[in-house]
Amino acid sequence: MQQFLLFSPEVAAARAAGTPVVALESTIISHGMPYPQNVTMAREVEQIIRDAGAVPATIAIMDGKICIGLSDEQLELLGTSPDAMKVSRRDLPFVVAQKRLGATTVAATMICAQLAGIAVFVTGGIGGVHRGAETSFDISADLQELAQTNVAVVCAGVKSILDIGLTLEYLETHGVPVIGVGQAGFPAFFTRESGFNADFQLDSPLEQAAFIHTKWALGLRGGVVVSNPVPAEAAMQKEEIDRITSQALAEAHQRGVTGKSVTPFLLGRIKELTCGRSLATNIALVKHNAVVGARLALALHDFPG
Ligand code: PSU
Ligand code: MN
Repeated sequence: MQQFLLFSPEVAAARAAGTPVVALESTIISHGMPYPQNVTMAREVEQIIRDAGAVPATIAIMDGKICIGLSDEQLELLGTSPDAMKVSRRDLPFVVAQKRLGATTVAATMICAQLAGIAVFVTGGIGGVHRGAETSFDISADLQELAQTNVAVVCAGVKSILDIGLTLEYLETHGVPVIGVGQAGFPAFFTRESGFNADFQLDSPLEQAAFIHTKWALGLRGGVVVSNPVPAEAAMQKEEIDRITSQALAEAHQRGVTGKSVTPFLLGRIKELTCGRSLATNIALVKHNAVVGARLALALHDFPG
């Protein structure tokens, strides 16, 4: 498997020196935000992780390799290439074998992070059970990945484009713990509260690391969701986001958007309908997650074994 991995010089040096590494996904760059904000966000998030004492590894597929850590030019390429494929577990062998340009989702980034020996991964929001999944069967592969791949995923919860209650039920069924950072409530990405609670509130990096270390030491396979609410000053109004989400969902339905296009379509429409304000919230929450993720990576690194 290692033959497919290509480490950037920065990440290779971190591995050699024993510095903790934090994984970052790339679908958020190629399909989650417009250019140039996507590339600026990616660079700033990487720098936040460096400033906190860890090393960032943005993950993507290029030239038949799983790249662990990207150069500035590679980030720019991902942020500007309309043909970058959105790569989940299903798509990974195709994109590697065909030597396509691929941006990794939460699921694919978890797989690649585990291959590269990286335990902590920072993103914005994870995929989940879509509203109406009882007829569409639309459940993100991110949830199955969390059930089986040993990576902690720091996120701001899930968007209310999804059925948040069903997403939490699905995670429970598959034994995926949801940690809350700084609050009991499970956040809803653009807003701090979803009306549902996280399973366990663990505020300090040390407590979070002890939990994750213990889970894996017990032989309990799978990931952990570390849910960190958007900073209050960057959060959106619940009424506004609910209204816009309903409109975006109705449009997706009318246009017959299905499969892997659903999430990017909804994210794009929400950005347009909020005149870009949702993008500012999105960027703020990812940066906040980077701080939490870097601290967690440092704390986890200090655990033996
Ligand atoms: N949710 C967001 N922003 C994102 C995504 C989800 O708020 O950018 C991206 C992530 O890469 C996630 C993917 O893994 O969408 C989920 O896509 P799907 O629902 O098709 O599984
Ligand atoms: Mn889907």
